[in-house]
Amino acid sequence: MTNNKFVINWIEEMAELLEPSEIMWITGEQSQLDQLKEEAIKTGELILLNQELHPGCTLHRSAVNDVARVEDRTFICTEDKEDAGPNNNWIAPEEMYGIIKPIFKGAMRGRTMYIIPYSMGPVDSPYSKIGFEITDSIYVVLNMDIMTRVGRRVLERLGESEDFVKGVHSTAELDDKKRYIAHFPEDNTIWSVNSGYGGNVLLGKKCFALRIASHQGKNEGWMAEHMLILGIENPQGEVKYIAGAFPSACGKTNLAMLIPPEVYRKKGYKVWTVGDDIAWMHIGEDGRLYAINPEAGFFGVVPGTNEKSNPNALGTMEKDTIFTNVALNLDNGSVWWEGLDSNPPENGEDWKGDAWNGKTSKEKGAHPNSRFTSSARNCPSISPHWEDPQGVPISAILFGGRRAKTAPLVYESRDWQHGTFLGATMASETTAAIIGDVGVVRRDPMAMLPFCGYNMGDYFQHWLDMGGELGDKAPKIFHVNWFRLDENGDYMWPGFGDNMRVLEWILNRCENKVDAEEIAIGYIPKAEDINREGVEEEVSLSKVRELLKVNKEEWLEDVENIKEFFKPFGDRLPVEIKDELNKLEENLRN
Ligand code: GTP
Ligand code: SPV
Ligand code: MN
Repeated sequence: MTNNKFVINWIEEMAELLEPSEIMWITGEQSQLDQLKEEAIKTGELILLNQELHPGCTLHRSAVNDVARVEDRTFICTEDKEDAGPNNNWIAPEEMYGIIKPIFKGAMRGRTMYIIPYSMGPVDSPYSKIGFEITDSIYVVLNMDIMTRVGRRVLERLGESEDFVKGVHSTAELDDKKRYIAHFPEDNTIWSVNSGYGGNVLLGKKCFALRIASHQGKNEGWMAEHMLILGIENPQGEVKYIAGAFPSACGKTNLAMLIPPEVYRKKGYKVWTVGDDIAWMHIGEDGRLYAINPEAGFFGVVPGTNEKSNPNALGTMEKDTIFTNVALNLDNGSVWWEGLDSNPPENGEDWKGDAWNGKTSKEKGAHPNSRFTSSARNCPSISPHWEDPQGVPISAILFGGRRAKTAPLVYESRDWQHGTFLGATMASETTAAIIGDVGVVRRDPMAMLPFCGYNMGDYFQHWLDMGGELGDKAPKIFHVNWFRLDENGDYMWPGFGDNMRVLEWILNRCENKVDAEEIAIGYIPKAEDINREGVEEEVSLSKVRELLKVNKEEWLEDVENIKEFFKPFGDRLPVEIKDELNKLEENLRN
């Protein structure tokens, strides 16, 4: 497949360690992928769904102890512990290899070793980067084919270059005590073993495009972020792009695929999806910030997706989709999940494959972190510019999380430095996307806590440096919260399509078309400037006021929590961020 001696040497070395009985290069040809899919269906790794209802679609069930990313088994292995920072688990590279090499030794005996050459980003983009994933899982091969660009064209682009990320994955025994997701950012290397679940094993995604790439971006002057990218087309046909960082399972896919409320559609507004999870951002020749989506598909949360909340996601899943850990309807070979509709199968199997009656069972049919893998080009709202080699220019950056209280619906930072502080102090209630407790508030700077491949103090500095370079061409930075609860524990804001109303205010701010009020935490909208025209649910003006309310006591509690969070970063925390924290506290006390 290639004459690249760096690739050949590395693959020989890995084959010697893994001892596979066969080696297969993934070429990107459909016939090869079809054959692998057939093989996976034969062995039960994939279940073929009703092909009339779901053409090209299959269902995969992961092991029950392997349903989400595992932060406590994820490591950043730099020579110096300080470079990994308090935000990462650290083991020195040599020690880590000492631990994992024996686990990988002979791990592919009797199995096939698949070699996937892939590109993160369109193959012709100057901002794209190349990786290889070695794996013994067909599920991984088929997912990587959807999520990235794979095959010969990638090798052609690489040529003789040494500039590629080396990834090795083996499901091994799926022993969760010996599960390691190990990153060596100083060698562009990733080793993942004893898991078969998405974020742990699709090495192009979180491992490369965020952890390794964030490290590369710091050194090379660009940014790798856990962000959606969307375009808003106004009635004049102009499109403005927004990037947004929300933690896992906090609404990126939903916002990226937003369908504006009818009043907006009638006026001619449209929303275009560019990406739903990761953005790589560079300063363009005109000095503005441009973003590409390095992925080619979506690995999205399934539960809660329905005709009302996200019809574009349903449209995307109509064909050639791999479902992971949803419920199966045995009567018609279809799939079901919580929040799809009120008609669960009676004769079904839950995500574990156990007999399940959705009408009577108290158990969930789909795992809360069940996912769909679909090609981005199947998304009804996909932007005509989603594969632009140069990316799209970003007008605004959003930070947000799940906050039952404290954070208002939306507010704006005073400038880039303050905006960086908003990102650095983001917090959110934990979700099912990570193994562990759900619903606990934790600080998750820029939604990158699990994904920053180096010391987050240095990462904040990198944000400040990028802002310095962007100067007055920098995007404006906002904070949003769709998840505020009332005293009965109900969401106060309708969310989903109605988030368009907040995006409109944000774009109006970017174009200086609307005033705001400066308060202790930044600029907050006047309640009457959030457009309530045609809103379906009851959203009174006083409710908007409530949504925008800032309670100083709650915020001062947050300040104390932020101080605790920042402590371990010591001197690596930029003074600008400390200054902003002091300013916030002072503003709140006045
Ligand atoms: P990852 O893929 O894990 O990075 O997650 P994501 O940020 O793309 O999250 P996603 O859009 O899939 O949303 C996850 C959950 O949040 C789903 O259950 C949604 O129904 C819910 N959600 C998304 N947007 C909103 C909103 O505006 N309001 C409310 N109440 N829930 C929302
Ligand atoms: C996330 O957890 O943020 C995801 C899913 O997007 S995973 O690819 O599993 O990380
Ligand atoms: Mn994500």
